[in-house]
Amino acid sequence: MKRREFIIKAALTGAFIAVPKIYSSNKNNKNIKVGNSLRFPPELQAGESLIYKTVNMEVWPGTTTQVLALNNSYPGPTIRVKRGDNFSVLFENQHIIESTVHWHGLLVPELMDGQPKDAVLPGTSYTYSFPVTQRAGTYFYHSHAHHYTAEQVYKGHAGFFIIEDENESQLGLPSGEFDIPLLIQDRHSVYKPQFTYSPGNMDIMQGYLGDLPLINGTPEAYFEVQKTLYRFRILNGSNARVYKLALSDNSSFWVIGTDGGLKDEAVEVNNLFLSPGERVEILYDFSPFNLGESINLVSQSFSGPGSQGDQMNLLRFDVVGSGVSGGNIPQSLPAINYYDINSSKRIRTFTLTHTMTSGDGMHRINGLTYDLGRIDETIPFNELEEWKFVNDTSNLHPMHVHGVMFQVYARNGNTHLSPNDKGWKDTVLVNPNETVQVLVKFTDYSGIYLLHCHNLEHEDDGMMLNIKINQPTSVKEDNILPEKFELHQNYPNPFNPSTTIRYSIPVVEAKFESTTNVTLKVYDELGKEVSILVNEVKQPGNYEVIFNAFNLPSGVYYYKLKVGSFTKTRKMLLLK
Ligand SMILES: [Cu+2]
Repeated sequence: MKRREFIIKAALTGAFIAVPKIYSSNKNNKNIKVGNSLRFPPELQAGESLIYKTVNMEVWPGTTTQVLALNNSYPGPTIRVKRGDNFSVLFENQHIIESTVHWHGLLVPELMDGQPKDAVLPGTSYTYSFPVTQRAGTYFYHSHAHHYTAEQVYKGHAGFFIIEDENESQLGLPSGEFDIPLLIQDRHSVYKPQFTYSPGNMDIMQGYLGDLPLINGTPEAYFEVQKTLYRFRILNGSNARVYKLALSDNSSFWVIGTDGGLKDEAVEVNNLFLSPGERVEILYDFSPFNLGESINLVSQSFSGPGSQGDQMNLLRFDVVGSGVSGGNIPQSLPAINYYDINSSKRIRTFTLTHTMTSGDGMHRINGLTYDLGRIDETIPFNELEEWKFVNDTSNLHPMHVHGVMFQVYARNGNTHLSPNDKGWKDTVLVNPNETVQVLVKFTDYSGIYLLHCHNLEHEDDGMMLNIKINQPTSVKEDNILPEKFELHQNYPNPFNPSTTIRYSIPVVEAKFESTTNVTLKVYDELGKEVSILVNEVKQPGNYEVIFNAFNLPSGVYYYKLKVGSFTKTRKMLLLK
């Protein structure tokens, strides 16, 4: 059935959500639209701070809402960076309660991760600074304040963090005004126009589920589109609500990205589940529509506890012009190296429980509630592990891990994954009575990170663990032998296609013979050896070698120098 026929049929049978009228029925003023034009937060400019405080904003027309704004904006300013940049921002907490900025999905050093233990106290500030080394994609930031995450996010502390790179911009995807970030949140109509945060016991159990969707902070939002292909970067920034995203005529769209950037193929679907903390990137083509027609982005109903799973209209698209984005549905996307479960070194199981099983009304992981000062899991650096999330509850738990991008392996043993499960992930929805297996390898930073449920009521209720990533062996040996042999940062970095690596073998070192076997090898992001640059007995001295990566794909690479039994490793970035 063609789409047009489908709409007519749906309208006749009433079997589907009616296509809304663009214009109000007011006969004297036919050009007044129903709803509010989709808002876009400003972009954070280089050198600008993030100032966090309570302000009154017009969320619903003609009224004011007290929000926790960043730079007087709700949602917070959109941050847009290039892969390879060094990102730095001063966060000024002018709110009366402690806060943090957690960079969700970003691989950053422990002290830049904005964890509850690293609170920025009221009236103080903190500079977050880190290199942006990971894949282009749609990430975000939000408060991670101890016991106040849910309230602060609900009241406004969240925004987009978008990483771009040359690779992606060469793929011919819709860009500029056809590349649209959509933050989906839900608020309570009973408190309108305030963002009152007042969860009862049932809300702690199920999450603080609102009945009014806001898109980029816009209630009853509409967005005027051209008859062309668009890219939408959809972020579920709700405290607890899971959406079953679809178009109101059930037409199909293309999934091209997950939490950690582009997938390795575009996959056509009619709907998908998106849980709090998750992102998905889709392409949708408005060219079959006529000017003046509308279509809604909706959340279809599904069965869940409380109002979880209720049908919702999220955003109305009004087709108003015949502009052309020039974007295409890509025939091929860059490859993703999938982990092999047979290479997993060990299995860790995380069992999720709540009051029915633990008896005290707390949400728990492996029987534990969050303790800021306790280390719950110690995890070796750069070793592949299989993690099992076992949901022993009747609720939905989007499980999020800091400091890593992982891959989903199976749901209840089924390795046939939905398109938004397959790809790089930092958050995975674990449905009631489901076991989800994921493959995890920490390759970027050691230190303390978090594993928690991204239902923010559950998280504040204690459904969170501290995980400690051990230092890589080479760093330990660096500590034993400071300044004795050197592996310099490659130059240039990022590079394409070649770069120079310099190293030095110490002149006098009791632990070495006067000549020492030296190897210098390059590994890819997954730890696979891609090049041997040096493998010979060398005299003490200074050396340099050119690494040519003309036959390798863009990405993070590690180069490891081994002198005798000691190693040093550095990271470099190939950007093609
Ligand atoms: Cu949960």
